[in-house]
Amino acid sequence: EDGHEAWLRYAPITDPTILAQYRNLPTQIAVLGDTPTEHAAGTELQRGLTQMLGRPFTVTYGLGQILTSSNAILVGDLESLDKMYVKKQKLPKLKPESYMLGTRNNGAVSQTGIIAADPHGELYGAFRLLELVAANKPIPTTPVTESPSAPIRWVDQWDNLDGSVERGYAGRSIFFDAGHVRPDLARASDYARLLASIGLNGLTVNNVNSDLTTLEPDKLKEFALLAEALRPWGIGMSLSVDLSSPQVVGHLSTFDPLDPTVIAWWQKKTDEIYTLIPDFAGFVVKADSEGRAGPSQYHRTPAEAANVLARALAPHHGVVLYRGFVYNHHLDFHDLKADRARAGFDNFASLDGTFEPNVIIQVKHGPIDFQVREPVSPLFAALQHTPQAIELQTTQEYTGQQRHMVFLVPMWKTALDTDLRANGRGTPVKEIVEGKSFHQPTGGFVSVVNVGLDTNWLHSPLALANLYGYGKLAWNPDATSEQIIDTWTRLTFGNDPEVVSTINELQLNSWHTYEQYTGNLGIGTLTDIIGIHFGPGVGSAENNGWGQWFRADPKGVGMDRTVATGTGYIAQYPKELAATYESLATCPDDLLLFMHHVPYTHILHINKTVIQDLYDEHYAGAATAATYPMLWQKLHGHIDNQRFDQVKALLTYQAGHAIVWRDAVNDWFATMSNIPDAQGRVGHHPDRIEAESMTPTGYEPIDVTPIETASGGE
Ligand code: BDP
Repeated sequence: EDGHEAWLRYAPITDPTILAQYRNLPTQIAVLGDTPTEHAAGTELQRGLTQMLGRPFTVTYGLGQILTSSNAILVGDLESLDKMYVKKQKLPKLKPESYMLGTRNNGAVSQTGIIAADPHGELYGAFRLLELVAANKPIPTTPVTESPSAPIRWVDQWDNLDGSVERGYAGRSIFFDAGHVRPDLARASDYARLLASIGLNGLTVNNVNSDLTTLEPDKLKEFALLAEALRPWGIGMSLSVDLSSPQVVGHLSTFDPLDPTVIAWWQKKTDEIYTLIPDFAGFVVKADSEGRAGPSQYHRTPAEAANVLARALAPHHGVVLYRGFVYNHHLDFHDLKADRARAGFDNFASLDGTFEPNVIIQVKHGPIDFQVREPVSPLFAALQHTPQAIELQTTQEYTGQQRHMVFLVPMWKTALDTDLRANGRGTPVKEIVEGKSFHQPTGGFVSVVNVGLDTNWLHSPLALANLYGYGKLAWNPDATSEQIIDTWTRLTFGNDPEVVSTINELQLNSWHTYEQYTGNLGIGTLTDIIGIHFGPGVGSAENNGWGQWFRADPKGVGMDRTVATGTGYIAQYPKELAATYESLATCPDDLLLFMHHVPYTHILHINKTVIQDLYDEHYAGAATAATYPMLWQKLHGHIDNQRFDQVKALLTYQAGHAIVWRDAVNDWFATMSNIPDAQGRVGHHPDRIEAESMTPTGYEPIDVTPIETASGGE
């Protein structure tokens, strides 16, 4: 078990009572259509059912076949069904990409149907049927209809053409190497299959920090091969583009979006792409952000730039995902009004209603950058006439880089369920991005995933739960964390009750634990923010232009974002939520230091001082992490040794690194605040062996700055 199959293992079912549940499932799979996606659905069903049920399934394609057998698993879209029944049957109404799944037994005749709106729906229905069997669940006898929450369900990969992956923790790119698309795209196609199995439909293959040669004609021909590998799985390919391309690739004198030659260039370039890739999904744009070129250079707005691309894409039904992640990374730390969190709203709110209908603003769930705890971006409530997509991060940049187990679904659900109460009514983020709250025709979900060449895709077998969970939430944001992890565990590690309960429990509390031993109370991930974003780097998060500040001084801590005395960020929220955050009496503890600067002795709602809670939580989190290897040990012999050993090593590392985090953060705050831990623990490290107390052969101690990133500053 090397993890390559992820949750699509189709492990043989040996328990006779479980097998009996599927006894009536016909071995003939009749797929009515004949498109590549329908072939993917058919072969997947055949492969999965044969493997799990241990009897041979056969598959046929096309209308001619079906009438010969009445015992069949029937897979078809409405159009084929209509032809088949010569309009004698009343067919259900189905939204795009939806399907109906059910089974019935009539004495001798047994039929299971996946009736879908289109081939995409057939594929999703096929995967659903396989998932039910793999999780040992019954196939519904009353047909159930499933439809995706929103049209945009995409993944962004931050892959560079040279084969490196920005913020990728699982090896090099599966798409690119040495400036080119890889000749062997088997992994790319396997990845598309994984994404399709959880209902995703789009993939941006290159880094948002896009290579400037991306739109060169030769490169596009290579991208077309990649699009071909993804196509059968219903995954549309999109590209991140740099707005300076008309100048860099097209050799124009300008890239001013309103210049007629630039407009014409984008049109021609887009047409060229569609000749090569007829189902091209669209462009992702990072502009005026972290050193990327953008319309501000010509005093144009993001809307003016986005609309030029959108108009070029519209005739081909493509979309622009323009990222709301536009901010100045040269902020002045000494300016108490400077606040990176404000940037999304400040740059985009006033543009609401001025975007072409096929522009979707892609908004990171929090206003900063994927920290362990952030409030939701207030931009979601501000854009009421513009489609939006929420951007989540599966690659664990700030959450342990797949060396720590952190199941992110509960965090994402916290964001999706946050009710912004725009216009004084219920407007949870999930309903805004689904387009429901403000009646938008499109919108949805994007996640930065960054799989790599590591056989198991994301380095840690446990991290795959985040990719799986992302897909499931994008399909249905009302799915619960418990439902998601339970199915994932069954599919990934089997249905043994001991395995299921142990892994579910470990995963479900892992975000909370990570938050405890890294940064609680909304302080953010206290890591080295200039470099690798891994491990404690408390002081280094401050005093630079990147704005991930928490403003600790000897008297207090926290970013004052209030309207009364701070940066005014809180005013960007709709009234009711703004009032909740503005007042210390109502601001929730877990966002306190994100919203307020308070003395270390400030009493929390839980009736404890800020500084003591900071100490206590770091101890509690590290103590929980210390239990992980022991809990995992219980699974020895219940799962395969390969993944058992791999995860055990990772959890052991995590337990140790949690102690490093705990002591680094606590020691730093004890020094800064000069307030001792009421329980006398901070500053003593009885459960550690310090590097400086060893005499390692062949090593030489060196001083390290900032001191908290190393053992005793060495
Ligand atoms: C930050 C990453 C950086 C990305 C940037 C982005 O550190 O590598 O380029 O986000 O989203 O989190 O554009």
